[in-house]
Amino acid sequence: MGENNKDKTILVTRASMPEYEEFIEAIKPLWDSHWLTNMGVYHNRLEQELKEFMGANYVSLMVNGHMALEMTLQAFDFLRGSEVITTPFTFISTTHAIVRNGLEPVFCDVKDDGTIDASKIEDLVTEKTVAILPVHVYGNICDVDEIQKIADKFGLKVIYDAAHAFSEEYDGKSVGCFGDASIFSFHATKVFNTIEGGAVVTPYKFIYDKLYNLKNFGIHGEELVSDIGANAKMNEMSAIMGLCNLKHLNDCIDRRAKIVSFYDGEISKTNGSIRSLLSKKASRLNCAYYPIYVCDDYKYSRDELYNHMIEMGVHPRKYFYPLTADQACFKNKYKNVGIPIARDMAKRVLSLPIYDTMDETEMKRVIDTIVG
Ligand code: T4K
Repeated sequence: MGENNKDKTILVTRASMPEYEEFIEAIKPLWDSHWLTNMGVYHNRLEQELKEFMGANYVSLMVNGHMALEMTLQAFDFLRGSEVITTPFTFISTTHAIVRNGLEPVFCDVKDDGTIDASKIEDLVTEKTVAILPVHVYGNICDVDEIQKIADKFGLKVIYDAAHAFSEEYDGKSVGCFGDASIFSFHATKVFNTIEGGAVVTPYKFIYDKLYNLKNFGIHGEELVSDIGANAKMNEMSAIMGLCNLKHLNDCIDRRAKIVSFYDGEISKTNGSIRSLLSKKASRLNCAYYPIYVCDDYKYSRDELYNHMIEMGVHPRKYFYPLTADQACFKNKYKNVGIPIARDMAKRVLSLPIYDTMDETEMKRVIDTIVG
């Protein structure tokens, strides 16, 4: 009867949740107001709290991180067929958002921390380039200064996919405050979740206003539809989940940081045959992921290690394999530029389980499948 926790598979992550009573108490007012969505009180409160939390000019909540990215690209109103320089070493959402806006992804290679290689961007700029779309993959901060220099030189927009980097800081600023906009994911699997959700952070009021309009079908008052929008609004239940989770975020990150430091210590015992891919460039790392890179001199290949871990009841994930450029829907459709480092990384990465409620036994179970 019942599940034996000792034998239960350890999954790559586990959603952070407030206490049941805390959430139930917080959602009670909805039963009085019957106001469940369409930029309600809690939606507006969460936008305000996030704005303060990040020291950002504007924060627009969205139904999820993907729509945050799609809507942002739409809000900048790029000419269809324009090129966007981006990374293939990411979740499929990044590339989908570009293509679904009628834009062409131009894949740039990455560095050994998985972020876009800024030194290779300039060679990819053409007269059709309108934007650079880098990803702070695993919470590893991109070379924001170099990227901005290139953008300034060629008059390009910079839109960061910061889906993994919520709450991080770099150079004394929130990670959301670089470039022309940054998008965050508040999906259940993220360090901060609103069940499903996301946000756009931007320094521009006109982009905030445009997003407000676009995420609500382009409706402008009861009788005017000014833009071809979509439905990408965050509902009140999700906003309340966010308000509750935000209160506990620091504790959750502290607990995750202990796991990162345990993993770091144990992984170092492999004498470099496995290395952590966390760059720790952020001054406030959110410890959302623990990616490892499997070198040639390790006893297993990445796929062998993955299979071995599954057999041992631990389920890591191959974030991010295959590269988005190699997925069936995109393969051979866009400019074929050299992406050897990204290809190598995709073949060698594994994301180890990490979540705030992970206990010592679970941490050791994960490490025992790798070290020893
Ligand atoms: N840009 C980047 C760079 C992204 O990584 C993402 C999303 C986006 C944009 C788009 O943001 P969103 O539109 O999703 O807000 C997951 C997530 O669904 C996705 O949000 C995330 N990136 C991606 C990297 O991972 P899967 O298919 O791997 O998730 P799944 O369902 O296999 O869940 C992984 C583990 O999480 C489970 O084994 C257990 C745990 N889990 C999962 C769910 C759904 C929970 O504990 N509770 C849950 O409710 O995609």
